[in-house]
Amino acid sequence: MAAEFDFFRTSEEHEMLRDAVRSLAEAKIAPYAAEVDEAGRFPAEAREALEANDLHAVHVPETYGGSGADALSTVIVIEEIARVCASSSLIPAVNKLGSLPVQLAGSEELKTRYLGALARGEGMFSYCLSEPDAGSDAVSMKTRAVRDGDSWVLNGVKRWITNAGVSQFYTVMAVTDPDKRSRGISAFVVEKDDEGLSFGAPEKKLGIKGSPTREVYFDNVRIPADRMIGEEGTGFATAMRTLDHTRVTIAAQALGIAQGALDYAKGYVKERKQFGKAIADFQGIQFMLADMAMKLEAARQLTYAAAARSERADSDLTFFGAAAKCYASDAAMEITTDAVQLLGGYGYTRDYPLERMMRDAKITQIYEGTNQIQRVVMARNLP
Ligand code: COS
Repeated sequence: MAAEFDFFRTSEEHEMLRDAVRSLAEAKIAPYAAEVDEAGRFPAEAREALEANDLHAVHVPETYGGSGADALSTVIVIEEIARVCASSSLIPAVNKLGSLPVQLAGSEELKTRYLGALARGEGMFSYCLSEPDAGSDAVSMKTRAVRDGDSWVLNGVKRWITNAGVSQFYTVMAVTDPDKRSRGISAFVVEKDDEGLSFGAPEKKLGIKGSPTREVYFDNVRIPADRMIGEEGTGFATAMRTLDHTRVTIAAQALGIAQGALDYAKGYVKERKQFGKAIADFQGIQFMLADMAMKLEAARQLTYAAAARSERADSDLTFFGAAAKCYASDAAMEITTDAVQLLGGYGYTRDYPLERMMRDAKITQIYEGTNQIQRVVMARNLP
């Protein structure tokens, strides 16, 4: 029997989508990227442009009013936005992270209500899993949800919540039965206006400064019982299934940041003259660029392979999602660091975008599970 090959190429539609998002990102998002970083302000212009063009939450299925983009299209959208502004790429990425638990496990009523609102641009979605003492060890969370008649009452603190304060909707994992460990955790939708919900001061971060990261406080937040996502006790598994899919979007973000850095450095070395010629003519520089492009392409192929698994919800997605996130983020860190090096002293200044890209790349090795946790996940799910 002839061997079977799984050739993978992006389709013409995917490449048309890439061209469209690239044009939009260059026209409407790139002009603000440096200032958004410098001021540490939310990129409202990006949100407006993405919502106006239905690119803020492309993963939402058509049934719920979304554009029903496949996982690879979502990756391409995030990649192209991150190429010019990593902070802005967190709008579609975290909208997917926050709402995917509803999409994967929520009732029809919750899906219609919240995925619909997200698709219509009525509010962004954040994801609340981590706590001050429960980061990598997510099962050790303390936030409690206690049943009281037809309501659940939430108390606790979530930390490192991306887009907190800006988002209208929050998927929150909380302990409903402390004796059952991971099987005693449930997921809920909490709204910004629910009484008792408040936010901490924005964290002062190294990068992605345009995307607010804050603590979220739950002080007797009472929500109707039908806001539970799926059955009681399934919240941790839903949170992990979500991350299997969305780690692919962090890989996409890493690819975009790295591509932005490589594109900029490629242009610079042709212009910059030393020793009487463009530095692009020196073999030492050429070898650096070749390595950067090679690593980026390897990361892209792994990420797109993971996106295909995400789309089909294959059983090896857990491995592929972790591998893509880990590999692409490590590649982005190396590539952006080398891109700064190619610009020499200029790369180290804020007059050029590369130091921002290098700072932004760092978070991709940390969030949605550190790259050490990705290796734990891969080792437990070896293909
Ligand atoms: N899909 C579905 N269920 C999953 C799963 C997945 N990918 N991964 C784990 N689970 C389930 C397990 O099957 C287990 O269920 P049962 O007890 O019913 O068998 C349960 O979840 C607990 O899993 P496990 O025993 O593996 O938990 P551990 O505490 O050993 O470790 C890790 C889990 C470390 C992998 C997890 O806590 C993790 O991913 N941590 C990082 C969290 C993270 O990414 N934080 C970033 C926040 S988002 S910015």
